Amino acid sequence: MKAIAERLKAQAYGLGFDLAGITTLGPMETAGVFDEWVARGYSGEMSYLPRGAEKRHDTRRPYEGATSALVVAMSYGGREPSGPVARYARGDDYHDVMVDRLNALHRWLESEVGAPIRGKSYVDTGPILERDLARRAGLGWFGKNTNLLNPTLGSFFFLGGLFVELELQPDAPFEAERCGSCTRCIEACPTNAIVAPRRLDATKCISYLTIELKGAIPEELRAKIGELLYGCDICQEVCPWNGKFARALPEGSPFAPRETLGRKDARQLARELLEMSQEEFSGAFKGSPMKRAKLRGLKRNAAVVLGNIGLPDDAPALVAVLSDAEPLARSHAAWALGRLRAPSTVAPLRARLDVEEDAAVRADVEAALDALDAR
Ligand code: B12
Ligand code: SF4
Ligand code: SF4
Repeated sequence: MKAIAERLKAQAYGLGFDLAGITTLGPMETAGVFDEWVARGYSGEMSYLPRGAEKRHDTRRPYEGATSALVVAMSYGGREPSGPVARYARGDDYHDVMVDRLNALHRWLESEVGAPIRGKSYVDTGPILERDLARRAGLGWFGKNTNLLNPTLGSFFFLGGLFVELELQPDAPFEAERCGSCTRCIEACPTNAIVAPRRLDATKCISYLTIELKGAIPEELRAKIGELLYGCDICQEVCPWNGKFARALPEGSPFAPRETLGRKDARQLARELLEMSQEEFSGAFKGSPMKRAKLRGLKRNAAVVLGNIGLPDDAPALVAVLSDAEPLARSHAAWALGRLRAPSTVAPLRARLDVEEDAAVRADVEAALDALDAR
């Protein structure tokens, strides 16, 4: 079905997708890379990844009966200044935005064919190696930072797929590898998380540490997070392909920064997060990808950022968090106070030690008092 494949892609562009390609479904070439990655422990606490390994090996498994997929990419900008929140997470949740549009394409396809077509839309919502699926549909190559790169769009884009039980004329896979001798992303990564070209140790990646990790951030990595509150764009910002081809967000884009984030700097946003109640958080971050880290995760990140900025003026805000209901927030606030070394915080830290029952928090409070020479 060649003609319909071309019209389906044209329809995708019309709906605001920036790239569209078609692939057949079947065994994935990089399934072995995925297995080895998991075996090395690089997936950390993201237990949903190894759980879905079987299905990731073959794209016919996630949706029984499907034979083809339309794979789309949607730009989330890249020309805007860097900031405390990664660009992908500043606006509306991409899962919702893209699944709605892919579902609309599904309905369009059914009306064109004049019959119901079984199928399903996926945007990071199924056990699918999306970057490999997109490479197979001709959308780009695996950059050394592991992101899929396209020669006309760079890498600041999301991926999604519409799986259908319909034979569609596939596009040629993207076979070229255009990083050449460049290693900028590997050198720029603050935590050395790109352990080899195209190999990411997620447990060291700031994106994982600030979004996916539910517990404490390993102490040796906290300082390296700098002023990043949520996600990380560094290995994409330094990429020459993005320097040349990243786009500005179009007017009215659902990925434009929301009110809550505005042009706030890291310190301002961190202070606001530390003071936020659960109700305020639910209201301000409704429909935002940032909800994934939950308020407790964001308070943890905010404390790390204020500790890294290191201004004694932030001590009162961090002291207030010492009595937060969440041990995670309390322990990271104590760590941050240890970095600030403000003498005025000795008394509140000691007072916390008198009542604190959580062993991890006690250890961080004690370490902070040590840093202040106050034990
Ligand atoms: C888990 C996950 C993460 C983890 C791990 C990332 C990682 N690199 O593995 C963490 C939390 C760290 C993360 C971070 C980010 N993520 Co993420 N993430 C995913 C998720 C859910 C699964 C990825 C996965 O399977 N990883 C396992 C490894 C082994 O696979 P991989 O990195 O994709 O690598 C493939 C290729 O590079 C290739 N490959 C790797 N090594 C080698 C070696 C050889 C020799 C060969 C031939 C091939 C090869 O094969 C691999 C398997 O197909 C996907 C959605 C999905 N379902 O695919 C989104 C996804 C990859 N993430 C996305 C985004 C936007 C991000 C961030 C940019 C967000 C941010 N700003 O903070 C960062 C980028 C960090 C980075 N450098 O990758 C987009 C990427 C779009 C793109 N242009 O590539 C995706 C596709 C979500 C989406 N639907 O748009 N993510
Ligand atoms: S997202 Fe940041 S921490 Fe993760 S690999 Fe890229 S530069 Fe390193
Ligand atoms: S920075 Fe260089 S090596 Fe890294 S993805 Fe971009 S082109 Fe490839």
